[in-house]
Amino acid sequence: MSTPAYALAHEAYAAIGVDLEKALATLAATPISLHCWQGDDVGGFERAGATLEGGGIQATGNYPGKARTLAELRQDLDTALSLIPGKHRLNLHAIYGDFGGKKVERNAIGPEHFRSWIDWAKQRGLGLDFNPTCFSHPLANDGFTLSHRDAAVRQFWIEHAIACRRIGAAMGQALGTPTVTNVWIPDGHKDLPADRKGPRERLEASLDAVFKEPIDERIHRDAVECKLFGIGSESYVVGSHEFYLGYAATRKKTLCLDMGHFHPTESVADKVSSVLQYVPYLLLHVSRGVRWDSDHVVLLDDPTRALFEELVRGGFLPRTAIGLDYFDASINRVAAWVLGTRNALKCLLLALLEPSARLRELEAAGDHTGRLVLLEELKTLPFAAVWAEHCRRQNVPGDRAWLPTVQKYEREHLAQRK
Ligand code: RNT
Ligand code: ZN
Repeated sequence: MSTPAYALAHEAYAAIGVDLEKALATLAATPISLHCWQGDDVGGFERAGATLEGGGIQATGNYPGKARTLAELRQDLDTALSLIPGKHRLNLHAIYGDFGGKKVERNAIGPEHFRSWIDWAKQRGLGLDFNPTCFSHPLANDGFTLSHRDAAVRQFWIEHAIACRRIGAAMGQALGTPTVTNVWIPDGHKDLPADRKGPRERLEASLDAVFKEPIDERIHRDAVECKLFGIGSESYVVGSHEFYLGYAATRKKTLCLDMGHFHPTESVADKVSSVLQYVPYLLLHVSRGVRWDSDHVVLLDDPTRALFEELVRGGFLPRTAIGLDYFDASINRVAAWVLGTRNALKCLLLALLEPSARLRELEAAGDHTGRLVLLEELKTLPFAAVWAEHCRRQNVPGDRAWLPTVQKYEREHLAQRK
């Protein structure tokens, strides 16, 4: 039974021409890909106790209770997923394979190392996404991988990325929903390079080698992720925005836009309708950079709202894969997953609750005053009642009710991990 608050919200939104039921149906049908790496600060399971090393990104904080094993990570994910409304996806990195305690070189990994993840996802009705791990490795420690000047090092990473595409395809095939395999590399220079061109030429050739084998788009998509700068690559990143935009447009690949990878005043939302004019498909890494690409937990904030508004206004949801990318090690990691995912969903719901036809009419009529007033007044409509109804229908706790579950889980499980 819907609540009286929802009935009132229904009236309020109907009065401005918004169909709540339609919005909730779209919300329920839109998956968010949860990033496995929030659970253990991008450590992975190649070696016990491994931590994120080198390579353009950094996790900060030492909150107790990070997942140390596959079983712990899965248990944490199950807890998080039980507090997030809807059916979602899991985004895995290559270092999270089920290696059974054995050392498997990155260019020798195969679908067999992800069989238990595929079974896990199938049991839960989740899709999987995937990523080569081109960092935390001796052959990545000098800051170059697919664009390395040494052909043997490049070849190693090409083989790793090819292995990852095959794993991604096996996941998509087994689960009946296409896996997006996203290539991000840390390559770049801390200080001013003398040659910006050579590494980019080598990266282009390496990517072409990686993507040589055609894979059916119904089971798998290739994405490439650009970046402005990274930790230790402040002066030059080989895979810049212009580089990958050109690459994705000419090779018909999925472009990944990470909200932390641009100048702080750039709007990622504004890029959506531009890049989708030229690339077939978009992958989003919904994140929050604070002063640098700091990967803070996603908020219900203006940049995230604007991003989802663009997806809805442009009718781009069918051409966009939505993933999260942050790794905060300074707070409860399960809460970080739940809060960030719920916030992304709230931003999507807010966008779905816009009276888009009315706004466009005002704009077409040149009534920019009316457009601004309506946009502002939308902010105080009873959105909370609609969100609460969504949580109720999806059988998960509403706001203020999920955190106690995480706190109990922390006491009973996370706090025992010493
Ligand atoms: C790094 C990229 C990349 C990573 C993950 C772990 O700057 O954002 O997406 O965060 O692959
Ligand atoms: Zn990212």
